[in-house]
Amino acid sequence: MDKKILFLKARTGMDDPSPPMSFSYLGKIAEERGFKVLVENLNAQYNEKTNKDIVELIKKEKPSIVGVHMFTNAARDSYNLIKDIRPFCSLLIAGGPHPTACPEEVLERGVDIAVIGEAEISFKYLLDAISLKKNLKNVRGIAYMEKGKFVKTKPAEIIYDLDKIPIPDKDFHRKSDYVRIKEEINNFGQILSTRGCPGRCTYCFSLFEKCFRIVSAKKVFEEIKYLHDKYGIDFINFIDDSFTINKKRLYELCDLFIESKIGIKWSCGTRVDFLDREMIKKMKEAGCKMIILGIETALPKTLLEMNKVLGINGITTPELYVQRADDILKWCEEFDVRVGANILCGFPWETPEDMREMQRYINRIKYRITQGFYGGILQPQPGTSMYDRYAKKYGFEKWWLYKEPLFKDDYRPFFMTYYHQYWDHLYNDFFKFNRKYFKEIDKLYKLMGKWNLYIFARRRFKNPLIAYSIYQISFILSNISIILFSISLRFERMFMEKIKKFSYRFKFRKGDKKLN
Ligand code: B12
Ligand code: SF4
Repeated sequence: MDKKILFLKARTGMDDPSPPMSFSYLGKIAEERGFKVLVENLNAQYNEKTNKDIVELIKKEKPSIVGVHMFTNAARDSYNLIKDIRPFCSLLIAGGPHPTACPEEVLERGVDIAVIGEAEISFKYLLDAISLKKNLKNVRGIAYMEKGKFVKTKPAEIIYDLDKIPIPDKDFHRKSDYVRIKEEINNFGQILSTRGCPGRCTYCFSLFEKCFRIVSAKKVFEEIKYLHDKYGIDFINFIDDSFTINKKRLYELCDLFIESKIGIKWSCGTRVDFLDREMIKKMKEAGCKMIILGIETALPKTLLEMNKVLGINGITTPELYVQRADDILKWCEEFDVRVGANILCGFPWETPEDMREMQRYINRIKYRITQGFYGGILQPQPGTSMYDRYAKKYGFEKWWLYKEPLFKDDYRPFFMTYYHQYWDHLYNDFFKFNRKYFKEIDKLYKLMGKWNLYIFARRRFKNPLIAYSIYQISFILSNISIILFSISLRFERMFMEKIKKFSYRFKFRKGDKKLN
């Protein structure tokens, strides 16, 4: 049989705007080992293929290995895909956060080998072992069944020198799955420039371990140049957990941006305690357009229980944490760097009054939020301390296997597109909250959504009067959408789908051209 690997991601109803980095990294490794690499991300925003199409593809291409990427959220959909393709696959492997957290479950569902954790090294050895028909027991970082028994090998090697990993190859991904209008090519501009996080947040799943590592500034810049020269990318999105942790590397990278005069703009996300005024100033000079700040909450108890207050850079109390977040917003305003804030709620100790407190907080900081609020209600991921502490107590063990998705097809009501993006999270009732609590979260997210509508209109339309009118109209339409949706999704769709499609015209700035 030919050496051929097909990488797959199941459709989840929650689209990927950008190609999965894992296939770019692993595809390159497979290619170096003589494999032909095929990628089908059914979850890509413009990929309309179905599981049936994948079965046909497998029958036609006859890959020697099929590799599935899985988030926990995608577990059910991935298992459905696996069920459909299993009879036609000679070897099925799976990797990503879910097989890392639950390898045994993945094997029970028809996968031959689960790859656990950071995979570049283990994948290389795994491919060699498969090609040479060697015993798998010496390959670190995997799990498989042997004579009906679950076997888990030693943990994968941590890659300390990230510069040794080849630059991820984006050519494995079909452009038309992610790019319809010219500007969307920047969806190919994601870079992972660090791995691991020194944080210990109790809700966070850490696949790259707590061991924080960096790609050198020089190597990161090589990757930027490659994306720029090859795809014409002029906006880089650093998807690191906390981009600014290593100040020295940050400054080196900023200097490279400044010296190169390449004119590329970029964005990143980071923690509150790894950012100061001087850094923001430097980042701005280097072309940083936007920072997404992991504020998460302003509630002292939640901050402490989350483990956000680690005493880093003098932030020793929740009050100092909130103060630092305020300062950062002020500095971003000073240097004209757009800023977005992540807000997370849904912790078992929180009360309706806490959510009212959060509403006051959002009302206070919103004037400095220029990119948008992002959020969600906690969904305890396996392998996190929130899951370990509470799953049994509240009876939500293995929720990903039985929780029905709220939306069975890809259509989301208009109000969820811009205004109330996390509306479906109101059904994340893991901790048996009373409805009053959710009512207050609903209000909180509407407050955030209203502000998001406002800044969206302000950014798209220069004329303040037009911007204000568009904001008001979209707010009214969102509320109409909510009313129609309360009758039925079909009803909402009948009236709002056209408006929703029309609104996409304004998603990008004027002058963007259609590619096809
Ligand atoms: C970018 C990102 C996204 C993007 C994804 C875009 C895309 N095209 O993939 C978007 C914004 C869409 C997204 C959404 C969500 N995300 Co997200 N996301 C990330 C982030 C920040 C980076 C992912 C990444 O590219 N990493 C770099 C690559 C190289 O790592 P990787 O994918 O894990 O792959 C490595 C290994 O896992 C392995 N591997 C992966 N796949 C495969 C397949 C095979 C066959 C093999 C052998 C190996 C293998 O090899 C790779 C190299 O070592 C991570 C945090 C992080 N640090 O990873 C969170 C993270 C993956 N997201 C997370 C979550 C919870 C979500 C959401 C559920 C959030 C929400 N509530 O809405 C949604 C779920 C979406 C869905 N459809 O189900 C969690 C996942 C936890 C879990 N157990 O699943 C993470 C880990 C964040 C966290 N710390 O908690 N996310
Ligand atoms: S700072 Fe972010 S990446 Fe680091 S542990 Fe906390 S949530 Fe996870």
